[in-house]
Amino acid sequence: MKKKSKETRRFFLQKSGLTALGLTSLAALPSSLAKTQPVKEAPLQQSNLVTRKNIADIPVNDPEIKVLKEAVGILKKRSDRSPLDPMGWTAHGMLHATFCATSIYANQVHYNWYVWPWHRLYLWSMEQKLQKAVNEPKLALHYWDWTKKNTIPEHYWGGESNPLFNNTRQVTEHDIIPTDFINVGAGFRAESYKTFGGYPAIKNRGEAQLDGLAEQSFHNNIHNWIGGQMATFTESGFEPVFYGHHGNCDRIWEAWQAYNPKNKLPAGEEWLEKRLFATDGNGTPVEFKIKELLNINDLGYQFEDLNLNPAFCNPYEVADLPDREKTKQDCIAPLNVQTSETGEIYQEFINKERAHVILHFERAQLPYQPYCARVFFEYDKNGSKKSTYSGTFTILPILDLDSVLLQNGVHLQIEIEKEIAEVIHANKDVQVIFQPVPLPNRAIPNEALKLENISLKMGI
Ligand SMILES: [Cu+2]
Repeated sequence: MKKKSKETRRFFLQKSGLTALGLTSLAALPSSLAKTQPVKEAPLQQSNLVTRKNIADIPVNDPEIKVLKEAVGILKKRSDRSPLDPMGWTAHGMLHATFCATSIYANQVHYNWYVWPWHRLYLWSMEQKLQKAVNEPKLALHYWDWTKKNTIPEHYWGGESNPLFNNTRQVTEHDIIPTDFINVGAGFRAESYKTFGGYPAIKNRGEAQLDGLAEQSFHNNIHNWIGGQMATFTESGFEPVFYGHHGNCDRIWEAWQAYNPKNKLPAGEEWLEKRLFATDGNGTPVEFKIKELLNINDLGYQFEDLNLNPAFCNPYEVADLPDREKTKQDCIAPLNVQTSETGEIYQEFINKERAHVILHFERAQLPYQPYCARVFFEYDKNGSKKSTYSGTFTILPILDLDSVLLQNGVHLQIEIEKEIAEVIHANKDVQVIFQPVPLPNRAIPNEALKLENISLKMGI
């Protein structure tokens, strides 16, 4: 693999940097000024690169879409002939199961900071296979920018005759993603890669596995909202819309780096030298070190733009905050201020209106999975009860190292506002509420999730 050239990297960041991105770093701005203006970025004129575009912007009968469908169809036919064909759709989907639905810890790329580089490699592998299938080196994967198109684009529908269709989805063409599922701003404002992209993989049994805010919020939320194969680790690689969703997550990782110069990737060898595995366009096993996956131009592609809908990049307007609607299934549990790092959290807010903290809890019983909930903090303010929303998360089963048991302790990376830090610093009673979110065509079990020992920490 060609080594990343520093010049290319710098060039790319300038081209796709903060100004071109049309996003404003929000840390220093009062929220009334925190507005973004999307600016369309012209694609780089590099003839050897393919350009990944928002599939929703391309007419459904465009030749580009026809070629994509033809290529996916060829991969699927190969697998119909032989599921083991390494250049087929099934073998590619199984790669995801190998690295994502495993309790073999050396292979697991979820719940830790390998998730974004590995999925980038996985998409590259698919793009290579599709290009070879139709002998079209200009074929590019697409992304589905759900901040702009909040239903699954029509390109993925139309029944079994469309290779991009999947009949296991639990949503319809007309179902709209709830707006709080797709807020990307809390991720953009996370300056630490650990917060955005996950903590180091654990080395010993019993250590805490901690996935990043991006994985736990919009990434998981949309997988789970679509349902069917898309909501499983074992089978999501078989669902064509996976490549549109992950195409957008990969793009958001690029946008996170361009959003704020303080948003830095890990610099240590444990991450940069980590070997990740997939297959190339011929189905031959390949390995890449993470440092070889950091310049997308080296992998042969660029994004048409990194512009996201600004409505989802900023802190919520008061009118847009999800309501606290009491349901029977709500989990309401006290925040343990004794075990919370109240002093450190309070310090963190001296010059900030909002900051990222870790919410830790223990599952008193095995909850149904995946579990999608809106998280609120509730406390008394001036004699009446106040509920403050802090995010929507989909919690997945996290397997204990070397076993098939669920890990008991769960960590969520959340962004909170200053008032919460002040309330816990003053040692007032705070309730944490997990309010399950109804999903299309799914019933929420009529029992509340039971959680214990909920605490807030700055880091682990
Ligand atoms: Cu995913």
